[in-house]
Amino acid sequence: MEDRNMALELVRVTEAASITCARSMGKGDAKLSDQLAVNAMRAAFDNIHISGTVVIGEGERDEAPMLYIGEEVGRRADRDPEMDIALDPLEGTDICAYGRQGALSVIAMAPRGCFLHAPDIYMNKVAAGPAGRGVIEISKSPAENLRNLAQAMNREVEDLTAIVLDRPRHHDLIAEIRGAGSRIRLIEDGDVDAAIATCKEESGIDILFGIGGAPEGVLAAAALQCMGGEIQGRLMFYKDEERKRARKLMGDVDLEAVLTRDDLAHGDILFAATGVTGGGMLKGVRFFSGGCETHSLVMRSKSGTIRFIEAIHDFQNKPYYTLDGLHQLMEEV
Ligand code: VTB
Repeated sequence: MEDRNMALELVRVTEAASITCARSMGKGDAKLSDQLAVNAMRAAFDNIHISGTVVIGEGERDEAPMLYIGEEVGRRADRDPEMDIALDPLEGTDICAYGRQGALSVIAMAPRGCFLHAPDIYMNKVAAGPAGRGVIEISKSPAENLRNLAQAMNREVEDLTAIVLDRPRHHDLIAEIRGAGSRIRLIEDGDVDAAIATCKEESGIDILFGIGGAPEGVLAAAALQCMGGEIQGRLMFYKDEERKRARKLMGDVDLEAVLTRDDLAHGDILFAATGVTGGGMLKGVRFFSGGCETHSLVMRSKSGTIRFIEAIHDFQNKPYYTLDGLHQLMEEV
């Protein structure tokens, strides 16, 4: 395979999805926001020089018309490399619909077989920045993980900030973190942005705990591979049907096993994300007369390069981003 950084191509795809759905920020219509992102991302993929297969996507073929698991994407010319794709056109649909913090458009790409084929069920996760590598473990209690991370970072447990999805299912988890003495940031959605934030000191976030989506766990792991962070997960099964779905996608493996960062995502990973509403890492889309500005994160695990890309888009050259373009896209939705 030609060794070039295709993450720089991928960012055009996340930019397209972000700009498009950012127009719907605050409209209170999560479905519309998601559809706009999906349609824009699907269209932008056709220009990418890969033979891609979606392994983490919008759902299974019968439930998602576009970007479903197994869908082939990219230009798919003869010499285009075969890549697996994990994506979320709009991670945090409610965040966008209500104009809150942390919505992203995300794509990770790696050679065949490098991403866990996680079903759309829940996963218990713990994630931290590089200091947590080999230190945090999902099989340990939150209090123990906080103690060990504090020691590794040469900090007090009281000075650590944990980030947790604000859900009733996290009642005991939150009580335990409070009991241990750490600070907590409760978020309504968006644990991919939250996991990434653990790798950036300025975010003030040190560790992520709790149960969120399994596909989001794979996307977070792809990002943390590029940033040297740590993540472990364990699939959560609440219904029999979820176990069946996991079997179908993951084959004959121990479904209860601890999933390490490498189990979730490994190999030469390319990662691109563009902020929609702005959050721990990225600014949101800002529209101005005749154009807009986007803020993206582009990374590659092989080189460890982390690029932040601020792009100015001129709508004169990109008419599909204008309001007219949006109305046309909305008719297709
Ligand atoms: C998780 C989290 C996402 O939704 O999937 C969460 O990873 C699902 O939890 O970031 P609930 O079913 O309790 O909402 C998000 O917060 C948004 O997609």
